[in-house]
Amino acid sequence: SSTHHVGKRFFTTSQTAQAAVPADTMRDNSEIAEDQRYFEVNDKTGIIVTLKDEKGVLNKALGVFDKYGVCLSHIESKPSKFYKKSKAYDFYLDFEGSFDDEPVRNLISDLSKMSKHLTICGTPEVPWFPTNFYDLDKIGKETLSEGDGIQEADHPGFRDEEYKKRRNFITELALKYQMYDKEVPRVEYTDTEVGVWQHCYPKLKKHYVGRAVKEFNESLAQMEKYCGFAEDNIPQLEDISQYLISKTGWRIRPVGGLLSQREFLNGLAFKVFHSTQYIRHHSAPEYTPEPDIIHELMGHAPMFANKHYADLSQMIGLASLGCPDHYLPRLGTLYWFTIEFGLCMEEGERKAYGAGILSSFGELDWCFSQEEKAPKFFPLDCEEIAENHGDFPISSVQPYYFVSESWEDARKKIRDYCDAIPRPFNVFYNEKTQNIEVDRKI
Ligand code: HBI
Ligand code: FE
Repeated sequence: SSTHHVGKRFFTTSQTAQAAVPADTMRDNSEIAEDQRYFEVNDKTGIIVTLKDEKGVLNKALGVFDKYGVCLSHIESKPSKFYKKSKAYDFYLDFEGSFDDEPVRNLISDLSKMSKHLTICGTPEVPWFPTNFYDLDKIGKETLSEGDGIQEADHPGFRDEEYKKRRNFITELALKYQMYDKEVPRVEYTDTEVGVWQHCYPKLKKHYVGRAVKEFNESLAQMEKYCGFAEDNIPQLEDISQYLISKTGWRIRPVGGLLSQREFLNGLAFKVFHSTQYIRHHSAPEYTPEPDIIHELMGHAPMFANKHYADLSQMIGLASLGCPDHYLPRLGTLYWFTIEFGLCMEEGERKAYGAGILSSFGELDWCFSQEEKAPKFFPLDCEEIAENHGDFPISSVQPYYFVSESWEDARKKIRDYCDAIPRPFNVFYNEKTQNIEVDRKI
């Protein structure tokens, strides 16, 4: 059991403490009401206590766990709904054991004496997650759009009906794709589309010299040789996927646009990268408010051909499986500052491995600018990132970046952080079956 979260406060999102909220209350939450896909975990209990406003009362309350030998696995607090005036806090406590156990009943009895209010919430629930490779067909079909981060009016293709039609056509291909299909459908790109690629490809490549980690440049050279990367050709997802399968076992699954954080990260656990297949609008070849094939192929794809870097994505993916809703944004933030905007030291120099840097002219220039008003760089610190840096900008360059010492350093730090995710089970990826194994029944 884990008690390493004791004393920390986790209420940065409105979904705080869903894990501790009773099933019927959860269904009242409209966001959750649509989502019936929860597993129940049976040998844990959650309670919410509003403690009396007395000195040392929290200490005393925690002492009761010791007294009855009950293992506290999660604690968070937030200002009480019921006792606003007295500035009381509600404490959400998860612990092992059920109300059927004598020590748990005694514990609750003692706690209620020092509380203004105590609610027993029942067992925490675990969001549904794919465990079988083909479960991935159940996700990735819904994409986020306007109002979920992308402002339609900002979109260069907003008024171009022809562009929108083309996008819908490519989205339809992705929607039809199933995991057992032999091939990712090929797209015959138009001259206009190839023109956008042609504008970006050589220019980005020039930027990579001395700025991208060596593993990236090595992969890119190989991909020019084996899977269609060239100035005048937009590579096909199928060819890249086959190449990645042969190198690292990663594969590409086409997707119509931005997925939810949970679905996108869940795919990574299976070594599946959800990739868009359309290209940005030709009126602004150096700008896109959303992922497109240039971002996916010039930013991400080469890193998935390198086991060491690809593993970082999978670790975050595995951590996202069944991760509590209130915790998930932390993984999204960690993903952002590593896989998207990460840098790594190489022979004493900072080099980029993040796809958001490598696929953006503006970001590459800014990140490696020698001018006075340059970004700040901090050593990679996953907990610091996840807890305190969720408010990163999505439509301008990053004010600061996190730099790892090496891929081993990144690996160790991400692994340690992911191991601390409060989940009542562990997951493993089975390389042979491509399924996820869970170490207990949920
Ligand atoms: N969906 N298709 C797609 N591509 C992404 O890069 C992506 C996503 N959904 C969510 C997401 N990235 C970020 O929220 C990550 O933090 C998970
Ligand atoms: Fe990305």
